[in-house]
Amino acid sequence: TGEQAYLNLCQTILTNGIKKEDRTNTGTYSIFGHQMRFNLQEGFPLLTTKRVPFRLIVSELLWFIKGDTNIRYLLENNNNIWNEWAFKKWVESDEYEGPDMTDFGNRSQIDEEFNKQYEEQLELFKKKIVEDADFAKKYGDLGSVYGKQWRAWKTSQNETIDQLKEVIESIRTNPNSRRHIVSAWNPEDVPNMALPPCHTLFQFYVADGKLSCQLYQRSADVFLGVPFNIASYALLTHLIAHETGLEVGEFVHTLGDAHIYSNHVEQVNIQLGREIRKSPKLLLNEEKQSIFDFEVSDFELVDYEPHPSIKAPIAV
Ligand code: UFP
Repeated sequence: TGEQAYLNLCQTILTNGIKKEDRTNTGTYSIFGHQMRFNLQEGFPLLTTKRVPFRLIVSELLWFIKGDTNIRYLLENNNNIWNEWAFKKWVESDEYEGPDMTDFGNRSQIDEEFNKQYEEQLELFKKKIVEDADFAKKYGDLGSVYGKQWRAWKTSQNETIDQLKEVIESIRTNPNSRRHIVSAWNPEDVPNMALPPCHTLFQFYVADGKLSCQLYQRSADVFLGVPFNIASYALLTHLIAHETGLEVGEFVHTLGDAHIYSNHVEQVNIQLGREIRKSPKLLLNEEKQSIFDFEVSDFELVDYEPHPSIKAPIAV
C-alpha cells in the first residue's frame, strides 16, 4: 500500500541518509530524489500509523483553492499552521510594542520563560487578526503563497493567470493533454519569500476515465510535513476528479531533498514499529459540483482509526 511506501521511505532515510546541515541548524538525514505512489482507489491516504489531523488539511486546501493568502480564514477555522509566518512580520514591524520576539521559533523551544511570553503575544496577535479587519489586512496577509500563485499569478503585463481554473478547464476539454500543470515556483518572487514553495509544481494525467496527479516537492520534512502533503494533494485530486466527472487514479509523490530531522529520529522509530491499518474513506458532498463552492462541512472521513499521534518539534 501507499502507507508502506511512506514507511519504506522513512526506513531508507534512516539507513542510507547522509548527515546534512540545514538552514534551521537542526541537522538532518537526507536523500535526494525519491518517488512514492498512492492508489486513491484503495482508500484515502491519510496515514494510520499515527493520527494526522484531517480537518487542518481540509481548511488549508480550501484556503489555497479560494486564492486566499490571509491567515484570518485559517484562524476562523481554528487552523494555526501558518501563524508563525504572519506573526514574524508583525513582531518585526514598527507598530509592535511588546517584548522582543527575535528568533522566537528557536528560543520558544529552549527557554520556558520566553515561551510563556511568546505564547501570550501570539494569542494577542491571533485575537486581533480575527477581531480587527484592518489589522488582518495589514498583518495577516502572507503575500505570494500558494493561493496567490494558483489563482492569481502575476504576469509581466500586469495581468493575472488563474492556473487552477485553467487546469480544470483543460482536463475537461482536452483530457489527453500533457500540459495539465500548475506551478507555484515563481523565480521572481522567491528572493522575497519567507518560505519559498515546497510544493513546487504539480501535473494531472487522465487515462481510463481516471485522474492522477503528480507533485514535485523540492524539500520534504518526511516526519512532520509529508503526511500532510500526501493527504492534501490526494484531497485536491479527489476534488478535481469530482468536478470533472472522473474517477480518482493515483497520487504520485516525487521528492527532491527528502529528510528526517535529527530530533525526529526517535519518533520515526516509534512509528516504524506500528502496524498499518485499513485506510479511511473520503466522502464529498455530492450536491456540490465546483471545487470553488466547497466548504469545510462538505467533507467527511469515515473509518479512520489510526494509532495515536506522535509529537515532535517543528523546525522553523
Ligand atoms: N516542509 C514540508 N512540507 C511543507 C512545508 C514545509 O516538508 O508543506 F511547507 C518542510 C521541508 C523543510 C522545510 O524541512 O519545511 C522548509 O525549509 P527549506 O525552505 O529550507 O527547504
